Amino acid sequence: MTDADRVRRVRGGDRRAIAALIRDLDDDRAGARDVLRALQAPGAADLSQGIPSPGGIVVGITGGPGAGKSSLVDALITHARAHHQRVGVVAVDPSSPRGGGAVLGDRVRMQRHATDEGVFIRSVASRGAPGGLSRSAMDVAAVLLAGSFSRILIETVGVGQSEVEVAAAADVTVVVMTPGLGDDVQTLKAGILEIADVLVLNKADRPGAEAAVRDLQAMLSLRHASASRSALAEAEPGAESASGSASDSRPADVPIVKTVALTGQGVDELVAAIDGVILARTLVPEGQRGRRRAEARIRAVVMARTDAAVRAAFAPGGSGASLADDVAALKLDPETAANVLMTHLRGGY
Ligand SMILES: Nc1nc2c(ncn2[C@@H]2O[C@H](COP(=O)(O)OP(=O)(O)OP(=O)(O)O)[C@@H](O)[C@H]2O)c(=O)[nH]1
Ligand SMILES: [Mg+2]
Repeated sequence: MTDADRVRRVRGGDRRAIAALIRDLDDDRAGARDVLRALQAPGAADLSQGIPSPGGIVVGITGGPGAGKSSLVDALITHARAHHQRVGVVAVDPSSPRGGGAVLGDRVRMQRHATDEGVFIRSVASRGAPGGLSRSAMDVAAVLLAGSFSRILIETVGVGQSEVEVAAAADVTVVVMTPGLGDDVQTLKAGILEIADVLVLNKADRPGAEAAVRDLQAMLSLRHASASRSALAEAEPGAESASGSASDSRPADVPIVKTVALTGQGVDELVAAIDGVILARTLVPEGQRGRRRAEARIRAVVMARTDAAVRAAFAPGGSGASLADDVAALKLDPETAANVLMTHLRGGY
């Protein structure tokens, strides 16, 4: 089959072609990246290859372990299918193994959608290379978008750098918290509040939900105040004190939605909040739209490639290997060796 055939079949939503391309990308098969590139090429509206999908939305769902992310994804699938949207799900396996064998168990609920033709669920595991996780997750998302799935949901546990990066690479990032924020301290430490476009207080049926919402509001307005202070300070040194009082009275712009994922309560509001983020972005100048995702995607590819190149350099016979010999023999200092290696690598890609 030619690349053009593969592109046409993926664009036509052919599940087998989509699955095969995802598998080939995962295995680093020759030619797979060319197909992905063709699928993503700007202005690639070559009608002989099928019509490119009209811009779907990638939503990252992240939060602490057990916050109810899978249950929310399940509820969002149900919502989307009721509105005749095709949904792709990328479930990111945590890069560090957790106890209890929960990894498969927690997906059981959403798996009931797996026989639905309009739903495509795929797991992605970390390969250990920096950027590798976001690259594979975004690869799958890109193929599904091209395959005319209009909503892509990426579930990732918000603990650890790679996982948080995946969520940040989405068009809209939803951060899931639960009552009793004490349990989520680990998540907050990972800087997860900073990447939230929408905050969800799930398990709102549990005691302490109202208090948790108030805590989140307080945290958001702190974040909001300091963000606008530093933005203003940058633009206009000395304006700091004046902006402080102005921004404190402004509501934080990250919506907080209460949900009970198990019953679907609050899911309509969550979808409205997600759509609201997208709508607000359309008011932003065109060049800025999706910039965060663009940056995260480029960074992921660069990091994955750099990591692979550095590893290869230290294989026997590689340029790094002989530099390592020289440094070990005290013939060369590590800084100089690193400079030499970087110059060498720059020539390589
Ligand atoms: N009471 C209550 N329980 C919930 C709610 N949402 C999820 N749960 C329960 O919380 C537990 C964890 O839910 P999951 O959806 O697997 O959570 P998760 O965030 O995907 O978990 P991991 O992927 O393991 O990090 C399950 O036992 C769910 O039944 C909710 O709104 N209310
Ligand atoms: Mg889960």
